[in-house]
Amino acid sequence: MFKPAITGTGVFTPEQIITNDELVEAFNAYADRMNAENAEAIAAGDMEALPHSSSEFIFKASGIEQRHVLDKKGVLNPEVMHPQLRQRSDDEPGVMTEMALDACTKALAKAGIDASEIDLVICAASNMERAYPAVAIEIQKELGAGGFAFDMNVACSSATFGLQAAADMIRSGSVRKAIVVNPEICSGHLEWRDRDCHFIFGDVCTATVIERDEDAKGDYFEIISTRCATQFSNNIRNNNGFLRRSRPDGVVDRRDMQFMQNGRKVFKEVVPMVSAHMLAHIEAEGVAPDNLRRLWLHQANKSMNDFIGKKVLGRTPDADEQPNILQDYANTSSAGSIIAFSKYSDDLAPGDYGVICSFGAGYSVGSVLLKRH
Ligand code: CO8
Repeated sequence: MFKPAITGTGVFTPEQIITNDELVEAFNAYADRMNAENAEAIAAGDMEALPHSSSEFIFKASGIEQRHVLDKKGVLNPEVMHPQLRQRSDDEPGVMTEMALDACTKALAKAGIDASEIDLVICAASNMERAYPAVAIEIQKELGAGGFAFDMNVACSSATFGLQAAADMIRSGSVRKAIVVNPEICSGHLEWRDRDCHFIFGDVCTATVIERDEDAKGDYFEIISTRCATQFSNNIRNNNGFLRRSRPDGVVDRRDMQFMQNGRKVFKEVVPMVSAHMLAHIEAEGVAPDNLRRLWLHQANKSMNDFIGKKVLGRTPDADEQPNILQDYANTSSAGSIIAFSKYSDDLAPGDYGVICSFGAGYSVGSVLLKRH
């Protein structure tokens, strides 16, 4: 058995930013247009007018101040309200692969290894831009990696579940060096015309290199253990899929084909589930909450993280103990906890413990207990 270690991470951040004010202005223009178009039905009481969104609500309810996206123009155009991305030919890399190459190149440089040394590529994300061939195999080809590659999707927990799969293979010896990459194009999947959720997501890509600790060229984080759990819930759901044209109504742009959630229920049910999961995980490893130097939590909602941090540490965590990045990135699905880890881990001292933890649709929770070397 070998000890798996994280030796490098990388983040691709799209250049385009949408602030809350810009988002709200576009949404309100859309709502006004729809209300004008449906004025008669609204006046007759057959339809409800769309209410305005507000930046104050968004910040207060979520902690989000802005999000990075691949295409700001389409999202902010009240006549479009979704990203518009160039159609690529089958002979050029897809959008997810392009994002992945940037993040992987940074992670490989940090680890000090060449892509040709990688023998496992896992593309773990909430949405794949196509069904097959696997996006991971295209990334493997474009990177020049060896071995094998596959896609996996556990929504917001895709990254931690991917880390568990890679770490287990490194541990057993079936793989020597792996990269887990999370290209999250949440803007393509979000319903920007729905006031309840239009502010939640952003785009990003993260990558994590995992190898045997004995192969590490510099400082690294030993993966002490991983723990994954799932429990079925319809509270975060998306009904898109290849069966859509087989449905009798023939509608291809139904509301439930984009992101749907019951946010209040998610908040209430997931917070205790995650806290209990993290506490059971560290206890099983003989690590006391006081010994945790840092929590790199999933980045969906600031209050949610405040509750979880308090429950796990038994006190209010300092900002330094539980860094948030959601104010700048919004929820980037599986990539959020990895962005936090990538940006806020270099300062840990040898012997320090920390936990990466993601949670979301499924429900799913994944935690990775790390020790700095
Ligand atoms: N502007 C102004 N007012 C608003 C707005 C708005 N934009 N939206 C709602 N309101 C109003 C509501 O109408 C309501 O009014 P009233 O009290 O009169 O009925 C009031 O504000 C409160 O509304 P909510 O109850 O909805 O507000 P909350 O305080 O619950 O906050 C949140 C909403 C922020 C969504 C919160 O519930 C939350 O963060 N919940 C947790 C969500 C979460 O973590 N989800 C995880 C999903 S991600 C995942 O698993 C991956 C999925 C796959 C990726 C998808 C890619 C796109």
